[in-house]
Amino acid sequence: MKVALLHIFVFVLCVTVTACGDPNHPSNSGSDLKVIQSGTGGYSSGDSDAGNRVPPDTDAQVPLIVAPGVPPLASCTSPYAPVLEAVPAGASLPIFANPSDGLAVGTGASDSTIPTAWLTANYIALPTDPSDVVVFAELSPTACPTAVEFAQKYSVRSSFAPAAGLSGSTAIAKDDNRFVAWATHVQSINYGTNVTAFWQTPDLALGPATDNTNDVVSLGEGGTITLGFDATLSDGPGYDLVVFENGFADNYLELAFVEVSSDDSHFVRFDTASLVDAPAGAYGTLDTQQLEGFAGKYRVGFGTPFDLTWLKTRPEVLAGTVDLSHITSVRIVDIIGDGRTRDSLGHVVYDPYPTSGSAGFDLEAVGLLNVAP
Ligand SMILES: [Ca+2]
Ligand SMILES: [Ca+2]
Repeated sequence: MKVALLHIFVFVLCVTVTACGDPNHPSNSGSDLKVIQSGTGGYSSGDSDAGNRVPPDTDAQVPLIVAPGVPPLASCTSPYAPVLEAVPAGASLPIFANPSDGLAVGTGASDSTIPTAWLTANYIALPTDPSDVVVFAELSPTACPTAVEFAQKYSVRSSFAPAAGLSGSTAIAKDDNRFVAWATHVQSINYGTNVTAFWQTPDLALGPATDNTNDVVSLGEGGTITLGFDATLSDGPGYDLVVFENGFADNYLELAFVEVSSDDSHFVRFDTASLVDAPAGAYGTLDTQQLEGFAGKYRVGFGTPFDLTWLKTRPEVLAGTVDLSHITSVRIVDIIGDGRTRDSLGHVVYDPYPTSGSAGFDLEAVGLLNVAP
């Protein structure tokens, strides 16, 4: 009994700290050998020796907050991580799974099909320098033999796309010839606080975008609006939908979440990331290069684009609850920017607060770039 326990102890020690020369457990792991590290994880990019892993620095771990809009995962479905056009360098990317204790995660170079190492953790510490990486996550094959592996390429960046007109901006102009449809009807609206009757004309969000800052409906703080279309939004090449706000300057930006549904009932939200570390204050300014995945990133006349492909690994999409080839409604959810709201990576989202009159997101238009035939 003592001998058996000793063997178990030595085996665990060998796996978690260093290999011990046992011919049945070679010290240099081959590319096909997974070494799962016990503990709560930590990742050092460039560590390619999975058999000689240093325990994580627990002081450096960032507490994770479950992103709003991520539903409880069904048991043994694919793990899920937020997917954005770009993610912040040095941030922690949360990985969600059920059961959470059977999760292994890792990263590899942009062309990799397997991670350089697997470890047990519920997040990936993204590289601190800009690069492209693939993030992998899987549930234990013994516990969940049918679970699908998560593998997603990420653009890790120290800042995000700049204002309209600048090199690298993703802004799409109101008169871009790629638009094929615009919102045609308001399905529902729920005003938030501090919005006066003057700004409560929902139909102003319909039809093509303009550069008129008054051609909007103001949602109020925390308000929502759901728009429908005569066409059916569908995931096609590149960006699929574009949301326009009425910001009068490149740095006066009011933000909202964007959600889509294929049954006008079950919505999935595009993931977001903010690098803004201080409250904007009343009518304060924001740097568009610190904002990713939010509607309202660009000034009036220029829309923020969204690609439905970013949602293809979402649990609701994999389960068939939301069909990305048949999107029937788009919901815009104003962000209350006083510090109560979090992005998909658990970072606080600030935007101008408090404001009055036309408080909250001012929706100018929603245009479509790809529709179902
Ligand atoms: Ca697309
Ligand atoms: Ca406003």
